[in-house]
Order: sequence, then structure tokens, then C-alpha cells
Amino acid sequence: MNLQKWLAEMQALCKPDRIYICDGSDEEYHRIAEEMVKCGALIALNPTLRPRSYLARSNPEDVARTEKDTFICSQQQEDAGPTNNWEEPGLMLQRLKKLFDGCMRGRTMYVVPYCMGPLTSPFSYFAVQLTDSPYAVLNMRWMTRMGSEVLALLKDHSFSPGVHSVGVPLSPGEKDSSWPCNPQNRLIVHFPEERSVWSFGSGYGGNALLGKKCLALRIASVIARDEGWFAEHMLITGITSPEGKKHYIAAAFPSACGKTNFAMLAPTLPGWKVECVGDDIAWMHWGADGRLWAINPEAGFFGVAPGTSERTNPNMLRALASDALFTNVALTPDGDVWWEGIGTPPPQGLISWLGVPWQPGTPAAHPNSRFTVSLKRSPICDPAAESPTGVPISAILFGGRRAHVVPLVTEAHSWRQGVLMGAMLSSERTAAAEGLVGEIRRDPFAMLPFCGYNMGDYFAHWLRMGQGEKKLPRIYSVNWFRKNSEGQFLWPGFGDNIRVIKWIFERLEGRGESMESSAGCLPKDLDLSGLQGIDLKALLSVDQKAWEHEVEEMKRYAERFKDRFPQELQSELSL
Ligand code: OXD
Ligand code: MN
Repeated sequence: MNLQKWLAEMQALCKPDRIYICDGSDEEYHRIAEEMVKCGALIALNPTLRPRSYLARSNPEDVARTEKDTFICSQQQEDAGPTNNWEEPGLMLQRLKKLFDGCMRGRTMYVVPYCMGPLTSPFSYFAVQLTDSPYAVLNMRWMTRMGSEVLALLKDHSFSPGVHSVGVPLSPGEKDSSWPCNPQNRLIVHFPEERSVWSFGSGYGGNALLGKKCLALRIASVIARDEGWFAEHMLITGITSPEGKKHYIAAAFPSACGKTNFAMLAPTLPGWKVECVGDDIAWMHWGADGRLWAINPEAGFFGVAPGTSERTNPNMLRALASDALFTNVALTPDGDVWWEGIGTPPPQGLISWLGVPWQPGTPAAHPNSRFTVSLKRSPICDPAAESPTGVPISAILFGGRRAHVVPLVTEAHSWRQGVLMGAMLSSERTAAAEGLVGEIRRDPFAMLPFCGYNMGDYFAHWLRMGQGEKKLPRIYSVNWFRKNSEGQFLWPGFGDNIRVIKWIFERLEGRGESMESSAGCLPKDLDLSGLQGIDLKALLSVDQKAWEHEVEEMKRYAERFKDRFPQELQSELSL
């Protein structure tokens, strides 16, 4: 794809009033932010309490990723598979061209050259996002490496083209709204063969920051399949034992399972240290040494604010002390931010995310309200977070939110069993998601909304990647959310999850006693020093009847993928 030619085509189609090429500087970031403050699209927070930080409030109809409006338009429908929306690519392109025709009238088209991954990494990927949303530009500044340096490097690299519009052209003199969007015509479309993305109608999160879910997961998963690597919805964290042994762990958790908190865990066992490489996405390649090496393609955190507190994630609170962008959280009368679960009572005079005085009993911050902040601001950013070769992964964890049946931790006996653990990953719906609370939703590898091709082929890719002479990471299933018969959580979670990590370390080093179960290898014991009243037996129990029922459910789920569900996993299920 030729950049000049594509730009000219998109300019002719979208018809913006102006074009602005982003340089990625601090000066540019604050200039764009201050322009937004002037026209009421952003609120500058109190510089004494929260320096260089801003609050955005979205249109209430534009608060989340929207799976129903997200399409994978591969040439063949079979290649999108049963878990993705699909439309014939030619027809979809016609539809998009109609929507995009003149959609940026009265607005600026920002050209955002960006790179997913460190600039010098052979595993990074270059891209350009065209957008009429200055809010998207500000987010891209923290979430990616973007600007002049990338533009210069684009001369020697191919790139993925992405065009994004909020879908609200302005007539001459028309006043803009503070969060323009066009929910009736929302479409987030991926053309995997072209590596391109078109996103229309939403200014929010994964719909608008094209580097994140669209490129680094949906498009990258297709590239990874074609080139023999992994693009995964996984955090990466580096953990050092009191003896000074360091292992990196990658972990996949569906939404609302504490992924960001786990990536930045504050250990409760003395002498343990956790350093964060990333909290959402891992790109992993086999190294010449046979090990799996991971980079975080992102450069920042776009995390859910509610529930983030001194207890759950003290390191994130430190990171957010300045240079942060907040979306849909509540505003305090002294110009700072507040959200449910922050650990302090709501102050008098709180303004809710809707911009009106907060009424007790209603959400002050939207349940999916967010912060955006650079990874570098994290006090526990891993020293190798910028390493072009990445970090070596010793273990992969799959975790969901399950009140019953699934033990606190199990180790897979084999790569094949580990792939099955990933493929059958499940979690209970929480109040923040659509559907019945408590209902179990299978979310294979936590990739259900993010796999850019047929999920059955994706399972086969995982199996294939485990073949040959490799030092395979060990695979674990974890569940921090098991409950007793009174409905209380059996495990304290958060910083105490280090106790499970300690056992995993012992296993990696050939120690760590285990016992067999149909769900995998269970620990014989865990370090519970300093904790009281933990029912380890209940946490680790595998009820044979309940497990058999679980396996029946898994078999039923596998049928969705018809003949694309790999035979090896079918046999593993029948063991
Ligand atoms: C996210 C998600 O926002 O997974 O990271 O939904
Ligand atoms: Mn995510």
C-alpha cells in the first residue's frame, strides 16, 4: 500500500476541511487537549491534584466496544467462522464507501502514523490511522508509539491502513457536540486479507483506537496464523522470587476477571517482586533458543477504572497520579476524579459521568469507565518492557470467573491439554456485561471478540505451534473466584495470588508437589503463611460428577466449530 496514494483516496472520500499529520510530541498532545477543553469536549483536571490530566465524557450511547457491529470480512465466510459477523467484502466495501463519503466535512482528518511494539523490534508492526476524533489521537499517543519517528520509518516498512470516523459531518458554522458519534450507523470492519480496518460511528475505546483490538488482535491474529506466531489477548508480567529467580508469565482472562490487577500484582508474600510488561495484549514468537518470546505491542494502559484502589492495584493508582486521560469517571468538586471502589467515600458535590450532580443509588462512574496512561508511568514497569526481542515466557495461565467446579489452579499435563484449557475457557457474566448475571459464557483463550479468523482454525494453530523441538511454556488454569455454599469467595485474590505463582515457580523448577485430577495436576499444598481460615481443600476439590457435566458442556460447545474443531482436542475431551 502506497501511503500518499491511500491518503489522497481517503481525503477525496471523507472530504475533511483540513489534514493534520501528528508528530507525537508532548506539545502536540497538550495543544490538542487544550483545544478540546476550549470547546467543551474535555475537562482539564485540577493541576495541583492531578497534573496534566483530563476527563472526557462520552455520549451515553457510546460507552463500549460493540460486538454486534464488528465484522470480519474475509473473502470466504468459512474463514471468519461461527464466532464472527461476516459480510461479503465487496458489498461491505460499497456500504462503507457510502457511509464515509463526506463524513469528515467540517472536521480535521488527523493522520496518525504508529507502531505496535518497540520501534526497533523485528516483531513490531507499522500502521496508519486516519481519524476525525482528536480524542482518539490523544489516546493513541499513550497507547502506541506514534508520530514523526514512525512516519520516517514507514518509508522502509509496509503498514496496515485504518480509517476511523465518528460519522458526524458538520455543516459550515454548525456547533459540534462534546462527543460526536453515530450509533445508528456504527460499523467496525476488518478486511483480514488486506490487513485493513474501517471504523465508523463510534468514538469509544476499541472501536476508535484502531491499534488495540482491531490491529493488535483481530488483524494480527491472521498475520500470526500466516507467519507462525501468536497474537494473544494476554497480559505479560515478570515475577522474581526471593531467591532472585525471574520468570515471565503470560495470562489470558476474559473481561471483568482482574487482568490489569494481576498484571500489576502487589505480592503479599515477603521478598517477591512483580514487574509489568503489559496488561492486555501479547505478541509471541519462537526464539532461536526454542523458547517463546513475547512483546507487548502497546505502550500504555486503557484500563477499567471502577474497582481500582489501593487494595486491588496500588501500582496503577501511582501510575495515574499525573499525565492521565480519564473517560466517563465522576468529577469531584475540587477537580479530581472518583469512581466506585476507589477506596474513599464519595465526596459531597460529586458530578457523575453524565455531567450532572450524582444521586446516591446511581452509578457515579460508568461501570466501563476508563483511564489511559503510558506504561512508562507504572512504578513497576519491567526493565525489559522495551526490549526488541521481548521476554521469554515460562508459563501461560488461562483464568475465568467461576463460582463452582473449576479449581483454584491446575497444571496441564501436556501442551494439548493446555490448548484444551484455553479453548474451553469460560467465565460467568457480571453485571457489567450483556446477558444473565451468573450465566457461563465460553470465551476461548479470552479471544472470542478478538480472533480475526475461524476459531476452529485458531485452535489448530495453537496445536501446530506446540510441535517440533521447542521449550514449551507450561500451561495452567486458574480461578480466583470460587465460592463456598454460602456464596462467599474462598480465595482472597489480588496480592495473595502470588501464593499460586509460588507453586507455579516450584513446578517450573522441577519441585512443587502435585496430585492428579481429571481437571489437571493440582498442588498438594500452597504457602498460606499469614492467612487465616482458607479452605484449601474446597479450593482444590474436583467434584467428579460436576466435572463430567462440565466436559459434556465442553463437548456441546465444540460442536459449534463443526469439522474445524481439531481432532486432537476432540480426543483430549474424550479421555
Ligand atoms: C478491553 C477488553 O477493553 O478486553 O481490554 O474489553
Ligand atoms: Mn482486553
